Amino acid sequence: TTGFQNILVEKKGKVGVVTLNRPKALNALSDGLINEINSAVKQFQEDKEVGSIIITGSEKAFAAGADIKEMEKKTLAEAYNTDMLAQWHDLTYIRKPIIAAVNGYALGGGCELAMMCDIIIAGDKAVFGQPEIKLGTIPGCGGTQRLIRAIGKSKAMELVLTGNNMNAVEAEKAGLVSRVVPAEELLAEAMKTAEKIASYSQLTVSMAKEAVNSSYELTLKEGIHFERRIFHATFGTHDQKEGMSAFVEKRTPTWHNK
Ligand code: CO8
Repeated sequence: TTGFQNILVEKKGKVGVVTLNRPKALNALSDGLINEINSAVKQFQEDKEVGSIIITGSEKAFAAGADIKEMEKKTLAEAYNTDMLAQWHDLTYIRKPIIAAVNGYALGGGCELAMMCDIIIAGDKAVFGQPEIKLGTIPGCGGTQRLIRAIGKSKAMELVLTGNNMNAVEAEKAGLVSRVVPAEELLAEAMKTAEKIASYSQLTVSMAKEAVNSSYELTLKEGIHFERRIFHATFGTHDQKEGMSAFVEKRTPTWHNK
């Protein structure tokens, strides 16, 4: 958890916290920053003590997008040959739950980064948007795909085609964020949620995350089938036996993640 230039990484009990830390550029997402996020969350994935992860920024900016100064001069050949942005999706392969705690600007790649997380909790001054159209480009990291699933076609189209922003209350109403809390309480609220998730069986939590995420990829029939099979699989775990017998015996369960 040391040696990072663009992020701060710490473990608070069972919660891994990644704080984007490029304040002078409003946490603009350079390749270096993304690589550091990827390696921090992979470390948390490997760390048996960690049950959930928070990604957050500063009061002013979660992240103001991909780094425009880094992209500005790129040619199509460079973008294509390096498969630019491909590694940005690595976050979606992390199997532990990730909460985006968003204060301030979550624009362009910043909004896309938040949408790659599992739950978005917003401070009341958060601002979401996909302003790429104003720069002569389009969202490149899931903005045109995840936004439509989160808020529907009409709102997603309006954001992507006008570059207008959405405030925290609008984002909650639209279903992009799970809830809005006072900006100064954001991290504490995100911690409460992360700690609650981390208090359960990591094994079962990962199964639940996988089942919910499969709804993005599968038809309803296939998704229901997949869910039922994972549900069946929980009956092969110690933690299902422990959870249910603890309920019956009116005691607190002790999870063994197996
Ligand atoms: N890239 C690089 N530098 C940035 C970025 C950015 N996206 N955003 C802000 N900065 C820098 C500014 O250049 C400025 O630096 P300097 O002091 O050296 O001039 C510093 O941060 C502070 O910014 P401002 O002075 O502009 O601060 P304001 O409070 O006046 O304005 C805004 C804040 C409204 C957020 C404004 O900075 C802004 O509009 N930023 C650009 C937002 C944007 O267009 N984002 C989309 C980028 S394109 C993109 O994300 C493509 C997606 C590709 C996939 C991403 C994968 C996850």
